[in-house]
Amino acid sequence: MFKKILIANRGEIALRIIRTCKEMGIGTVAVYSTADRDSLHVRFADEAVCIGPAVSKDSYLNIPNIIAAAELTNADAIHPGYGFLSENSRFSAICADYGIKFIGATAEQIEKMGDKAHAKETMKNAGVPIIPGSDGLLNDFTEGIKIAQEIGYPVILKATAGGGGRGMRIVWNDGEFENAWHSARQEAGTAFGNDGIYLEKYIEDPRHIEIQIIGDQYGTVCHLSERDCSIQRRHQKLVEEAPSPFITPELRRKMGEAGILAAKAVNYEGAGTVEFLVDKHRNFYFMEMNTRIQVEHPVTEEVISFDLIKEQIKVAAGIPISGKNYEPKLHAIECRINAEDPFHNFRPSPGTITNFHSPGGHGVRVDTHVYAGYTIPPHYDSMIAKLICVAQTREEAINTMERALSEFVIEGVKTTIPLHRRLMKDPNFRAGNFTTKFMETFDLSEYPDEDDE
Ligand code: MV4
Repeated sequence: MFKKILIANRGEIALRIIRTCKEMGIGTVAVYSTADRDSLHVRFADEAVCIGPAVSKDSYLNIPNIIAAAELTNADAIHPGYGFLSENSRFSAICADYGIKFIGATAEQIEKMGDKAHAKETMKNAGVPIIPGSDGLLNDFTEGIKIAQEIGYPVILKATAGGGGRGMRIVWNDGEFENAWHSARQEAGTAFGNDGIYLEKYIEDPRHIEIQIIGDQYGTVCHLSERDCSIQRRHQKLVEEAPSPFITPELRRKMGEAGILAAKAVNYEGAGTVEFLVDKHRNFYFMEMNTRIQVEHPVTEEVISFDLIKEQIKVAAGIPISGKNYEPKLHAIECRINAEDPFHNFRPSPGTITNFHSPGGHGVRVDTHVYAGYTIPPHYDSMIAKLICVAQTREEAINTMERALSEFVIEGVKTTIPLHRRLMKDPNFRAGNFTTKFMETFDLSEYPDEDDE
């Protein structure tokens, strides 16, 4: 087992990883920017090294400084968390060169999944259901129009280097095609330095349901069931839950097996997520694979009673997994609490937290790095806490969430707590009746904001 792990991240996930390391008797090294000197991940780690100024590019994305910190402290592994360098193939390769175990995917796996058209081809060959469309990249728009006429409109143009919604264009007819093609290419070239575009049938009003998988170094892969991440706004997830209210036991088994096939197709080692779009007929299609631990991993942990970070560390250290799949025994929901003003277009609200009281009680988990007196820096993402509630049934989990949200006090900054309180009351949410379009029609402005004291 590793003696010391450097955590190349900040915020709640850095703390989350430190906590598991402590329970495993593994030493921890925090790295931090000058804006994060007073952060809990710095305080709770055994050692801490400053790696640069506030701007991420010069600190949390500064590969030479992070490697130097690992060398200096004799860390034998690096956990990258999510975001930052977690899916950076160059960083994974550099760690390997330095003999430091990267607790995540290999450079090859990251590259194979990072190019979406290539990933789709790999999945097709592995027998994972994919969305009908072009075979790889389009050479020009006339080729695209031909395919669109064959499979039928609407279609979607996607950047092969994309993900997270950038460089996508929905096309409804031949007349719109050429303009959409040029603007998608332009946007992809600017955003990713790669203007490769592929085409697929546009799935209207889908659900976003993902399968958690874990693979060991000996080719064994198991799945840990699904998470429903359909409640999102502008490609930012707001609420996640496990299990999905839309998934039957039979579909869970099928999607789980497809997730395993996907992971095996790239000899996947570690924890990963296979994202699927699920249409109203419960057809499911591969969308992307995330080669990292995800923000929403706790909902899976809570319903199968499993520490995903611990298992990630174990498989990275060469310990084999059993190979049995996991089924949810409980229901868990996560609300992402962001320092944003939901009444003013989710405008970021950095600043000092003047008063803080965290909810507790049965079935309540709060993953956060903040506390009363903490100042949220403006340089990083605005998620300041994850509130995870678990119960025997979905209805009880929602009730617990409503109760926990009502106890949660965060003063000094605006947060998304009032949004979540309204969401938990929404009849369609309560009925499990929602898709990725749900937030487009969820109108906060029809409520007064006085009741959120
Ligand atoms: C799609 C789609 C419909 N049809 N592909 C959005 C992010 C990127 N990873 C893929 N995305 C989508 N791809 C086809 N063929 C709809 C979306 C989509 C979406 C997917 C998951 C969660 C939220 C979404 C919001 C808008 C669009």
